[in-house]
Amino acid sequence: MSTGTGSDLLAAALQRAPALTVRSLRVRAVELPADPPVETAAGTLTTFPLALIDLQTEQGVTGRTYVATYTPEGLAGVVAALNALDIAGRPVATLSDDLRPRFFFTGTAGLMGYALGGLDMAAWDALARAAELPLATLLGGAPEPVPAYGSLTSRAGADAEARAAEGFPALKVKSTDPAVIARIKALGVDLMVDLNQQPIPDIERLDDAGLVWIEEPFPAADLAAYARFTAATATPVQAGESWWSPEEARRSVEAGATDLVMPDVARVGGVTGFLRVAAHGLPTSTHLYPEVSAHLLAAIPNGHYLEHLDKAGPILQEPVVAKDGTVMPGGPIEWDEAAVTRFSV
Ligand code: SMN
Ligand code: MG
Repeated sequence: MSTGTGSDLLAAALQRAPALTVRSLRVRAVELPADPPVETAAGTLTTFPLALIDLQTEQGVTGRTYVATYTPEGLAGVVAALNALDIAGRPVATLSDDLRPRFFFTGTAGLMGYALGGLDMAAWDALARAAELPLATLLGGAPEPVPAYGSLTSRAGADAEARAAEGFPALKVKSTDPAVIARIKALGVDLMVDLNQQPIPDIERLDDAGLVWIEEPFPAADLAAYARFTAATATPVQAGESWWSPEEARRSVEAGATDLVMPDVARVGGVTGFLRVAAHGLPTSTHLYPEVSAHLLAAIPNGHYLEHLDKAGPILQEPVVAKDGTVMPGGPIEWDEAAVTRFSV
């Protein structure tokens, strides 16, 4: 890390960013059906509770994003935390960094992390709109298509054929079943396997399965297990969606606990946090949030793969579309207000 911000890209983008100040925040809660349910190695998600954030600025521009909170309880907490923040008059560009010290005694892992990460994503959306630039361009890149993989929702791989037929050259399954792995690979696609922090006893055998990566093979905090496994296997180890901060990412990278990184943009501190993690230089992928992820991967020099798993499509005017295994960074988020009303909780 060569700058005070932890990322040259971030420092340069902050230089370019227009001066905006916060007027007010509008936060809404929706719960979308997960259709089909998302089967992970750590349980099945049947709905997507999302906090919708509209960050209104004194300059008239509104920044938008959503934050996925996994549970209705998480949604209630994130909405309440955002509504309790007194942020009128604050500069938009450094909003999340300026607020973080306020939470020194509680830390910002957990629901406050999602609240601040979401605020940061909305802030960067406002900055890009005010600059009249795609976010990828404001961050120093260009809106080119980025490589994407299809994230399967069925642990048995029942959706593998359909997703391969969409043109994805790589798929990800949250199963370590050898029969499932063999069946999907027989479709002629590359394959990632995600253990969602649920270790299996014979984990070494995955190294012979010809996988693109082995994701979250141990509980996220067990850096020693990650470091041992990363040193012992030829297959790249992937981690990052469980990190709550660039600081946690730094500890993993410095411990040699992973070969690849895939921070969750909302969880790791928004666009600001994501750029700080990417600055470590490891191949950097994204977790969920395809709308903003496409811009992030188009901006960083070490972008790897976008995860294509569409959660928010039903409430967006222009859901992300993947084409030939790529996603083109699109326009900023606009809500389909009728759908927002239909799914509001
Ligand atoms: C995942 C976890 C929770 C919801 C969706 C997806 C997963 C992934 O770990 O990487 O796709
Ligand atoms: Mg995962």
